[in-house]
Amino acid sequence: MSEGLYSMEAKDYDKTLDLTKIKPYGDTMNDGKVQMSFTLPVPAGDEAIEAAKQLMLKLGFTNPLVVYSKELTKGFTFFNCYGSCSQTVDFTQIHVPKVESNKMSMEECDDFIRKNIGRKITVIGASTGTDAHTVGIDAIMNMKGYAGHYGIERYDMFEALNMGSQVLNEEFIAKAIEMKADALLVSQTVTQKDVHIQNLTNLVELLEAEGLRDKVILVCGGPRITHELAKELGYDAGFGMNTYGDDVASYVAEELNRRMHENK
Ligand code: B12
Repeated sequence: MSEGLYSMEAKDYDKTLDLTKIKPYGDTMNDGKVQMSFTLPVPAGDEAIEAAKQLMLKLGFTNPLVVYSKELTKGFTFFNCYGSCSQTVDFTQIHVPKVESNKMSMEECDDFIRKNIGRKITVIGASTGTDAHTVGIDAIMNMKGYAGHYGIERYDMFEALNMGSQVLNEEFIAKAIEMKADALLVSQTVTQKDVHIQNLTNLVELLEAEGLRDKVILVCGGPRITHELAKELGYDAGFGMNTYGDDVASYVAEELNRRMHENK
């Protein structure tokens, strides 16, 4: 198959696609086919299957079909169902705020920093407050990297310190001052009772009180973080799932370069 075909989008070969009214694709365009799995707290049997179908209809699926059902334990039945979705979404009206930066490879990024900044960039990272999850911040910073993308510790032109998890905001700021950090990378995973919001907000308040907020590039990340939320909370950028070290390194390098030239 030619490369051209792979680069085609659905709208190039199926003229029945209307981007203002998209719905799930199963076998043919606009069939709306969805696979759903759930458990109902009832014993397996014909009545359970009928209940699953009625639920699918109430959820707005037409032609519901239960293709598999099995009692998980006494009084609980698991279902795999198919149905056609009757709802559509206007794809042309979707605007998701994102971090604007040109993603560079590690080598390109190091070269960019050598040429434009002329010194190493210092970053410190931590999973702050009570948050004990380290895998996210490690993925971004660790020398070995994550999913084939090296972490920031690997870059020649970054001085990087990963402080680990459950780092108090006060401790984090003290280290930022000691190391004269250019960028702070904060990871937040637990969102129960909005603890991530309180934690992230508290850091901004403390940085403001120290007169440091505008002197650092402040970045947060985690599975429930969006760029939009980060901006609302007073951060420069926010990154969610499937972020890699190169996304963050490229952003920090470009942003620092922009600020250095703006201040000249
Ligand atoms: C491993 C794990 C743990 C381990 C953590 C060990 C460790 N050393 O990290 C342990 C067992 C300690 C743990 C404890 C808890 N956990 Co836990 N844990 C998980 C689990 C299974 C995986 C998380 C993970 O490692 N993901 C992989 C990494 C790579 O993904 P990531 O964190 O999203 O990171 C990526 C991006 O988000 C982003 N990113 C992340 N950080 C940063 C930072 C920056 C600066 C940037 C740019 C990007 C970025 O880039 C990363 C790479 O792409 C998840 C469930 C799941 N499958 O996700 C639950 C989960 C996160 N845990 C959860 C909970 C509730 C807890 C506990 C409260 C449980 C309890 N009742 O005790 C405790 C909390 C402890 C605490 N004080 O924080 C919930 C959180 C629910 C919520 N929304 O609040 C989850 C979702 C499980 C669930 N479904 O309920 N947990």
